[in-house]
Amino acid sequence: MITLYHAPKTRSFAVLWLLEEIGVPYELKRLDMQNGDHKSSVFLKLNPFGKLPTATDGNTVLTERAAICTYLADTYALGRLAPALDDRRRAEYLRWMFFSVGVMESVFLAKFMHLDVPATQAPWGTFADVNAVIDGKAAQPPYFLGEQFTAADVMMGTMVRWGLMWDLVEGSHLRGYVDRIESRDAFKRALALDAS
Ligand SMILES: N[C@@H](CCC(=O)N[C@@H](CS)C(=O)NCC(=O)O)C(=O)O
Repeated sequence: MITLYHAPKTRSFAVLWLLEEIGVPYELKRLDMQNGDHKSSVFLKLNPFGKLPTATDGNTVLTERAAICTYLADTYALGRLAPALDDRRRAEYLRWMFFSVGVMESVFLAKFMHLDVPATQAPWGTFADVNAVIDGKAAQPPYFLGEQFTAADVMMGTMVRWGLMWDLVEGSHLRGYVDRIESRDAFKRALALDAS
């Protein structure tokens, strides 16, 4: 049985959405971050980093949402939400799984914090480059891997959606992409669970 330790309006939403896309049974354990549940001694034994999302699959502990999503899609939806191991499209799939946290998250933080990092040293290059890359990708609908919706859309989609909400990204194609992912039944179920 999979358990997701979750708090609303956090990065944990990506895992919640993916679990809804996968369709396997799972238990949702809601933690109260205001109350410090994620820093309790019991929780820190599970994840000493004290962060959400954290998940378990039986006795296996999962942390870091890109890793959690990669594991869950490979284990429970290989070929459907992740290209099979011998599918050459896996290279692009992994590119976006890593890009979401390695590049998008870094550039968002840099923009929030008004960090001025030389493009050659910043993992994101320039903000304009990132924006152009993702808007160019969204210009080839429907999804990041073409016709097939994958966990890469969960990871990139949550980032693009937050980027639009906070005016961190712009581009005519990005809104259409976010409208597409938001119209998915699994996304709507995850949003309702997140809010409940
Ligand atoms: N690199 C982690 C980041 C997780 C993270 O920072 N989660 C935030 C919630 S969005 C958190 O748990 N913050 C609580 C804290 O640090 O006290 C991931 O992608 O899973």
